[in-house]
Amino acid sequence: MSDNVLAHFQHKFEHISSLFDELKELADSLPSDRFSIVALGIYNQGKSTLLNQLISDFHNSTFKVSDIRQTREDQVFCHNNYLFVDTPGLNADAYDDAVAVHAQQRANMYLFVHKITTGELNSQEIGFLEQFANKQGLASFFDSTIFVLTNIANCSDEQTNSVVIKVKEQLRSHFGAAYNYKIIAVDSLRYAQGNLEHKELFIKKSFIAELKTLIEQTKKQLQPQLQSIKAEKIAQKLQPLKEELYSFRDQISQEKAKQEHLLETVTKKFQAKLEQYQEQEELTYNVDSLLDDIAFLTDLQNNDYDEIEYEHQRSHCYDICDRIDRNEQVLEQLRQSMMAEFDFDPSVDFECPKIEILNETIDSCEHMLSNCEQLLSIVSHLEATT
Ligand SMILES: Nc1nc2c(ncn2[C@@H]2O[C@H](COP(=O)(O)OP(=O)(O)O)[C@@H](O)[C@H]2O)c(=O)[nH]1
Ligand SMILES: [Mg+2]
Repeated sequence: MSDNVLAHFQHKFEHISSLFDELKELADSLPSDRFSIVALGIYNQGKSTLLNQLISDFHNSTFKVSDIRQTREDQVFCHNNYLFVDTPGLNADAYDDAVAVHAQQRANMYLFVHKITTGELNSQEIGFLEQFANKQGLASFFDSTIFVLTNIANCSDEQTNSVVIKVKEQLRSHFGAAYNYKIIAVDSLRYAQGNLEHKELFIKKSFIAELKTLIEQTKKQLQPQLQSIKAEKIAQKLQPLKEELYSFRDQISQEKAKQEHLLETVTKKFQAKLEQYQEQEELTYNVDSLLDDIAFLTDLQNNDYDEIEYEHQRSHCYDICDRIDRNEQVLEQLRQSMMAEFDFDPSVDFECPKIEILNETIDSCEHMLSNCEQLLSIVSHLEATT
């Protein structure tokens, strides 16, 4: 496999690993995910003031409070693992509606805020509720919505009770009696004042503590539903990842098989060439040992042998020298061809680089395959548990 192909596979594997990390992060966040609470309602109903009380900001400096319309965009604040979202008033303009709808998409719970001093819900509020509730599904919407009637400090208890009852009737007549509408009447300013001036009775009569309890209860009831929403999110990510992993595993196993086959062929060829070289080397060495004969010839010359015998020995020696030359040439040719084909010099090297590279590539493939198997087993585990 060329470096390019290997790099391609490694790149691909990194991509899959990062998908996997995303998935793990999502899975790990399951139990601790932030719970978002979105305040909905017409502007000037007390949404921002109420959210400030829920985060114990009695000076109302976090969520902007005003008699004129202030909020143009969602304002988000995190407190005790809750994500509080303030939305612009529903009736301001189409832009605001769009923002409010956007907030709905990331809401776990809604506080529909209505000022009790204006009496029951008006037709605009009912219209918005219809739009929201139908979009999410009535049951799910009303399970996750608390109707908060604010400003009770400016009403008598009788008035308050009567509006609470009226609002419940309104909801029943518009959306049916099947849902358990959660309605609570509170006063945010009374709660703030009670806290700032340490007046227990104000705090008590603000009913913010009751609202907090109701929020906790509602959250608990929503928990199984939230888990299943998250499980769905995970499942959506799992499927494509699994497909990628399987396809990658197939590709890389094919590549590995290809490389193994190549290794076998190259090794065979290399071994054959190396044997040939070694045989030739031995031959050259053997002929080399005949050089002793030349020493013998020198002796002949010195010892004054007869001329015929001397000539005979001399030509024999030339033959030997020729053979040595020829053998050395053949040996060198073999060496050159091994260098060219395998980048291997048999006179100095021990390992064949080409075979080494193939072995390394096969190791890399194996490594990626085993990582891939591990990811797949975690993915299957996640799939089984969500
Ligand atoms: N007395 C009283 N006034 C409130 C209460 N909630 C809000 N307000 C006042 O109503 C006005 C609008 O409140 P705000 O929170 O800005 O409403 P939003 O437009 O719905 O966010 C401000 O003047 C607040 O002080 C409440 O519970 N009691
Ligand atoms: Mg506001």
